[in-house]
Amino acid sequence: AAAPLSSDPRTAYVHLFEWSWSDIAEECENFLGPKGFSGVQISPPSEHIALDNWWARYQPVSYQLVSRSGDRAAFADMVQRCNAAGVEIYADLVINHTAAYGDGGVGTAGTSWSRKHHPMYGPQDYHDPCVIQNYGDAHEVRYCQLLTLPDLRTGSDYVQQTIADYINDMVGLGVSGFRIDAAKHMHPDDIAGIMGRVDGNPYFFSEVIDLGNEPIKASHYLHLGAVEEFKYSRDISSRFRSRDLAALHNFGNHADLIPGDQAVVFVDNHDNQRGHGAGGETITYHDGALYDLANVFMLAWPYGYPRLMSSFAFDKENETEMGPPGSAVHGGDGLNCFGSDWVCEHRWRPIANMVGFRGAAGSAPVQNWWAGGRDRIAFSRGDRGFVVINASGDELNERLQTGMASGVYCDVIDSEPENGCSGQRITVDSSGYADFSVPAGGAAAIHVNALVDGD
Ligand code: ARE
Ligand code: CA
Repeated sequence: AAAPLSSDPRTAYVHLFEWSWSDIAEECENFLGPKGFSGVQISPPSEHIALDNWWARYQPVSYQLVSRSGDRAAFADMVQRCNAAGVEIYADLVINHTAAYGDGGVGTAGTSWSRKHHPMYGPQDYHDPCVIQNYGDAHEVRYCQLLTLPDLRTGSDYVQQTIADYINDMVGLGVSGFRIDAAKHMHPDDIAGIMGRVDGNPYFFSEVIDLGNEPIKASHYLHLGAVEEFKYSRDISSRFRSRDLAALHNFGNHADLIPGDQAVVFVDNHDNQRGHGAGGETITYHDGALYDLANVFMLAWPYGYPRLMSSFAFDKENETEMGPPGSAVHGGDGLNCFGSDWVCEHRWRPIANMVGFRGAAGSAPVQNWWAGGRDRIAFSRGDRGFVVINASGDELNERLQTGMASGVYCDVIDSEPENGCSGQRITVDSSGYADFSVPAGGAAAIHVNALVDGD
């Protein structure tokens, strides 16, 4: 079972969706470690069907660590280098099912496969065929096939041990945590049976899409560790889309949501950013500055363990199945972020620098809440940091109580505190007040680790 996060130094992690292992290793050393990120979620590392679509990764052919992202040696090198940079690796575990597409073929490590014939499994290791149609029927959701994917008999000792061996192989290489893909489709007792065979105490988080209207609830999985809170994604998107920020004053502190110390929270994920999984009005990088604001809020707000999305570019209408670009993120010409291929939302300055804010804020409570109409808010985290979010169409000019010690602080939304703070500086006076000018659709943030000049 996972350790509670409340006392951990974990700040935020990033899903480097479809990045290669060598790119991730470089990113840990060059950017994520120095910026205070605590982890990376990687795409499923096991052998998968040979198909260019991104979702090929979710159709395992064997548990060899040979995938589109790299081979076993590259995987081991990444884990070791990220750990050395203080960044944990969380692997996406696809264990509810094995490959289906085309009924057979050759996987990315050269393994020949057909339905219900995996190197470790035969027909006896799968549930009887039926395909999930009714999410209102918990038994069907767990014992029938998700999207026709052959459904493993996860209650059996043999299947549990085989999956645990795969997990233990990665734990042995230094992997710190695991996303349990399609956890809803496995009985919690089956997952507990697998975890009981796992070495050490990795951080587990389950994907259980619970928007409140099905019999299987996120809360049924909390004894196994953390759970991805999809209501958070839905609600943060709807609040920011409707510019209803004033209603966020109690965000997450709601009986409907799972406890913050067990919730993985996110604005968008790799599914709902492209219309897969649940969701409708999800805010994504396609929304530009609004996406920055939603992420700034998430990182400033003390609920859950935030996961940032880092995408490759795709056309919302025509390219939702398309796989990743062939180019490396760290290519011969330097960094291929922000261009047409790799979006690198986690490097957008407002988002990246708010990870440092979260680290500085620690467990300090929300104080000095201010709302100027529906679409402009500000709050402090004790005396550790202060953030202003302006979702209105007008510049904000306000004198606000920051709760912070007097001094000159760097506005980390506007510039890099490490590089001499070339942008806006905020002066907090001896009574904690400061003047803020924040552009329409912008934000400002100061924190104790971005002090330019103390008193
Ligand atoms: C692909 C094709 C299918 C084909 C299948 C088999 O798209 O047409 O039948 O292959 O060949 C991803 C993609 C899928 C893809 C799959 C396998 O999204 O399109 O199928 O990979 O390659 C449910 C699950 C939830 C799941 C979402 C997508 O509960 O677990 O569907 N999310 C995870 C991953 C996905 C991944 C898988 C699981 C499979 O994050 O990336 O699929 O490993 C309601 C319910 C939700 C339900 C949702 C959508 O909201 O509450 O539980 O989510 O509807 O049906
Ligand atoms: Ca199942």
